[in-house]
Amino acid sequence: MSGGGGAGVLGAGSSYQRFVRTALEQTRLRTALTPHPSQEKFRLIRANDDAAVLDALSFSAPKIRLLRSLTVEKKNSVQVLDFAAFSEPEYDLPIFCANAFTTPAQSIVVLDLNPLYDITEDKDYKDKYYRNLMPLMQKYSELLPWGGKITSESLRFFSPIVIWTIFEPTERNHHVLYSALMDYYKVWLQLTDQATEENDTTKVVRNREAQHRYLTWRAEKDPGFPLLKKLIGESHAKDLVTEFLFEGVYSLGSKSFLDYFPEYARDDGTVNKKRSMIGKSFEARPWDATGEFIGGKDAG
Ligand code: BLA
Repeated sequence: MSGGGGAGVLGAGSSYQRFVRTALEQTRLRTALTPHPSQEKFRLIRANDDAAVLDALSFSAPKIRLLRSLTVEKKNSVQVLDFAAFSEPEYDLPIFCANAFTTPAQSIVVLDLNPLYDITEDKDYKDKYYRNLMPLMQKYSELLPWGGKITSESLRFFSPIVIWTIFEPTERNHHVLYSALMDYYKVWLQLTDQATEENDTTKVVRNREAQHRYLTWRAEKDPGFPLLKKLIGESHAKDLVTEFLFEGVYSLGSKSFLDYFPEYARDDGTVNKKRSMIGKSFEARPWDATGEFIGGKDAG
């Protein structure tokens, strides 16, 4: 492969579709997917630009509150994957998060099992889900190296196994990415299989609020929003974000963005539109091979 260029991007796009197809097949081998109510409204969503094709799918299943996927494909231009899975609040399962934004110049990727709880503070949660998964991260840490400085606030939603990377969209790199996507997703499915229902109401309430906080963050600060706005217009983009991608933001809790993230409050009480209040930091991977946080508070 000659590296970069249009061919790589075409290959990349079809590999995101292929990932979605295969991930859904893998899910169906283990559980019964039911179409999610949000699917009806967004299934046939069209871009203003005929060259861009959006594909939105959403399901639920036992233990799984929402499994949804959005791909955007514009030939020789952009390819987007946004695939996520959220458990019912009776489970404290991590959130499966696969995001990729590909242009002919580069691919920006976040792939993770986002923790429901802060893993630097909650050691039990970290041990429960991530201790055994560190080798998985190491398998990919050289091929998909840390992408450099990142919006500092994002770090609290990431786990020690996160793959945050920016690479040239070559066939080879996308082959590695595909393999990582499948590995991580299969791990999430396996954790879901093994998960036992929480009966303690206090803990269920806590899980629900943790998921709501995550949804609130992403619905407000998603880096993909400007592009979605360009593709389908501001009001459709807002609906897509709140009723499809981060569905639950209106129903799982009643706290507002500023209740969770008061540092974004402006003097007039509105939300600061800046993505980050702290700025970017973490030039290098801020966890060591055992998953210990080594980034420091103001590493940057
Ligand atoms: C860039 N997307 C980024 C960056 C991150 C993410 C970390 C780098 C810039 C930064 O540091 O903020 C992704 N950030 C995440 C994710 C979480 C997070 C997944 O906090 C989860 C907690 N990206 C998409 C989709 C689109 C997209 C669906 O996932 C478009 C529809 C676009 N992402 C996109 C673009 C950039 C980007 C255009 C580069 C421009 C920018 O940095 O704003």
